[in-house]
Amino acid sequence: MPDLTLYHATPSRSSVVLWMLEEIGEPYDIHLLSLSAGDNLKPDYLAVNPMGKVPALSHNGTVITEVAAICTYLADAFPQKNLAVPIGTPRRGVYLKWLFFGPGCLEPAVIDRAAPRKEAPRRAMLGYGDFDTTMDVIAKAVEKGPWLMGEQFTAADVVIGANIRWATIFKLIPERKEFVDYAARIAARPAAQRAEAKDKELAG
Ligand SMILES: N[C@@H](CCC(=O)N[C@@H](CS)C(=O)NCC(=O)O)C(=O)O
Repeated sequence: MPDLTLYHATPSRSSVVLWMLEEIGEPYDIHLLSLSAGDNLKPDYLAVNPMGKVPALSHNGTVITEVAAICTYLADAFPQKNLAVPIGTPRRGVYLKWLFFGPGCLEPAVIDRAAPRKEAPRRAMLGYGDFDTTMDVIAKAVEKGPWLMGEQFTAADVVIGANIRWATIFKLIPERKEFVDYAARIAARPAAQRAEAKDKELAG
C-alpha cells in the first residue's frame, strides 16, 4: 500500500497537489471527498483536517494540510526528483519566497478581485499590497522562463503556476503574454496532463 494518501475533491485546490504527486512520480492513494455532499465537514474528515478543507496529505501517518506546505514538503521528502532548491544554497531563499508568495500574495489578490469587498482596505493593510503590483511582480518573474527558478522546474512553479493557470482560465488576471506563455509551458508538462486526465476520470 502506498505511504501517500491524498484527500481530494475534484476539481479543487487539491488538484494542485494531485499535479505535484504526478511530478513526484511515487505511488499514492486518493481518498475522494464530495464537497457538494459535505464530506469535508463530516467528523471523519474533520479528524484529518479540522479546517474542513481539501487538500490534506497523509505521508507515513503524518498529515499535512495547505497546498503550499504540502508541495514544499513533497519536494523536500523526495529530493531525488529535483523539485526543491536544497537547504544551504542561497537560491533556497528565492525559492521559498515564491512558495509563500502563492498563498500570501497571488491567491488573495486574485480572490479579492473575483469577490471584491464592499470597501477596499488600505494598501498597507493588505499583505499583497495591490493587484496590479502583484501581477507585475509575477509577470516579470516568469517572463524569461522557462520557470521561476530559471532552468529548474520546482514546487514553486506548481504553487504559482496552478494559480496562474486557473486564474487565466477564469479570466481573473490580465491576458498578458508572460502569463499566457507560462501557462502554456505548464500545460505542456506530462505530469500536469496526467493530473488533469485523472481529475476528469474521477469527476466522471
Ligand atoms: N488554504 C487552503 C485552502 C483550501 C481550500 O479552500 N479548499 C477548498 C476547495 S478549493 C475547500 O476545501 N472548500 C470546502 C469548504 O470550505 O467547505 C489551502 O491552501 O490548502
